[in-house]
Amino acid sequence: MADNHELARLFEEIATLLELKGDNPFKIRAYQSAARFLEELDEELPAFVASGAMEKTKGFGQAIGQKVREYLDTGRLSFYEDLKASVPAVLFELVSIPGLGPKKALQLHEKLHITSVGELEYACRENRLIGLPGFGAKTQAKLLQGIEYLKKHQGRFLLSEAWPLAEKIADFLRRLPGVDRVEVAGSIRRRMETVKDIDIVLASDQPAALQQLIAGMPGIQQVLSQGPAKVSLKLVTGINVDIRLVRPEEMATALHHLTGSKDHHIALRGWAKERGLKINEYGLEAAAEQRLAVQDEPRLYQALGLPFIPPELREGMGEIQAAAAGRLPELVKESDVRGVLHVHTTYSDGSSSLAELAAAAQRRGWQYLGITDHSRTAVYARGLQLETVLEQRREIERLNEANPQFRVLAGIESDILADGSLDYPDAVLAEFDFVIASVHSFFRLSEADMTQRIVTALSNRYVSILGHPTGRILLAREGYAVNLDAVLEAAAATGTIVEINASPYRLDLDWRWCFKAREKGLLLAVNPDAHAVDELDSVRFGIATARKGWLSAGDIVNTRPAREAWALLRRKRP
Ligand code: DGT
Ligand code: CA
Ligand code: ZN
Repeated sequence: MADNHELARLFEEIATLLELKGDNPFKIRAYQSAARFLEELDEELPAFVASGAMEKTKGFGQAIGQKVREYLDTGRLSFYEDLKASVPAVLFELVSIPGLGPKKALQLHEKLHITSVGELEYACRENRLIGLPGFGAKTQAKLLQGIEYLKKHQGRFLLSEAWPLAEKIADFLRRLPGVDRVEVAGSIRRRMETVKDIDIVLASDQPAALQQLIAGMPGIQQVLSQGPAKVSLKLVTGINVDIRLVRPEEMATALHHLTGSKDHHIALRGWAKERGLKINEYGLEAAAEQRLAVQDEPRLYQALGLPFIPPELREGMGEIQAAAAGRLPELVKESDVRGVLHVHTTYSDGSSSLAELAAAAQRRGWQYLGITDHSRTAVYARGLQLETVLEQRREIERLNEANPQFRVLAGIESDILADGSLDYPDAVLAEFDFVIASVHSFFRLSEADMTQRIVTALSNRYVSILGHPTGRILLAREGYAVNLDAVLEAAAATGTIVEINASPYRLDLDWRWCFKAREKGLLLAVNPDAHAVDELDSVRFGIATARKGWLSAGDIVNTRPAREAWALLRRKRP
């Protein structure tokens, strides 16, 4: 339902733009609510409008309803385009700095005449925000951090945003006349956690004839360039798409080339050269300049004397040597998952009920679901007081009695307090089927203190899983300072399972560390951290991360049957 998400994002941008203009707060909120509604809408946008359901929906009256129609008809939104043109571009740039809202951005523009992020950085270094009303030394330091972060991640998008969009575009292209094959390539195919753009390879006998049709795709803001070999587009969501046009017989090598990564290619070129072969964008050649036909990727690797290397592993992390030695892992698959272990219900900060989540998990073919609402210290997330824990326990028991085919596990996500102790005494923790321990507060401890804090928590024998080990939020904030190597060592020593939090905003443990976790022989858990039924599907991003980190089903606790998983979650207990 990429349309829904695209439009939701446009509405959100409209809200930000209106805020930047100091427009009416009610109007701003109307766009924000419409965006939220669209994000959660289970129906495709065209059906929602055609069925008349939109008219009956609160918040989709005259003004917003008409914009939904315009977007559906034309793939654009003139109100948004005009609005965007009327707001100084710098303001929009400024609010992309983590921690800087529209009000403060406007102030900086008007009072300090800031016209670029670079200027703001300079102003911060000159301490010019300290005396500015509403700002101060703390805000200034925070903005500098935000700018650092922005510079590092500028122009990147979450995999969860780009991947579905790329698939949707590929589907559109596949239906064009004369198209033989279409595949998504680049960092999306390698399942990087964030990506710069969408790369697509299209094979056709008459590629030149397709340019016009491609440019007519809905959702395009601008055609950046078009030629017989390549069409580049900018989508209304701000992401660029490169579509490479090739002949069917060039598909395999083009797809391989455009999948990358650069590091993998460099290593592979070296490998080929040692074997008297030459590999480049256009194909594979024997030394005597004769082109070898390559039908598909597996045969490309075969020609180089290698087994197929899955795209996720093509990062130059030693995959070629491992492949040559027959040591590539058999990667875990989404279908290996037999249950999931980290979900929040309406008992704490979730928006779906326990029963709804259990039913949805069973519908996905899973055999168990571990409920882990927040513990009591997490007041911001409506953490559970002890009496509520008991109430929830009774509901879980009722569900389990009523449905012996499916098992609900009674867990908790316990805050790790600043000193490394947990949020409930051991006697209470012992009553749970399993415990996830996570850091949700005091993010600014020194690296040594944070490491000690987490290591202490792991030494608790009731802690089954360490939740989101670094606390990072992709494209928004770095994780806290921590010696992750020491933490993973402690997890290995204590038998604590480490989470791969599958929320596409987190993907924490990072895949690069999954690779190290595997070397340490750790057991991991791919957890959706779902706060609503739909978010159970985040597991797919967690599995992508696990694959990218070279993990097999055997490395993941929730690929095991319920009984076995339950025992592993409790293996630290006496
Ligand atoms: P991204 O877009 O930053 O998320 O990451 P990629 O890997 O998708 O990078 P992109 O879009 O610049 O290029 C797509 C693929 O094309 C890349 O993975 C490998 C290939 N490629 C691009 N530029 C070069 C290059 O300079 N040398 C080589 N060997 N390959 C390249
Ligand atoms: Ca790319
Ligand atoms: Zn958490």
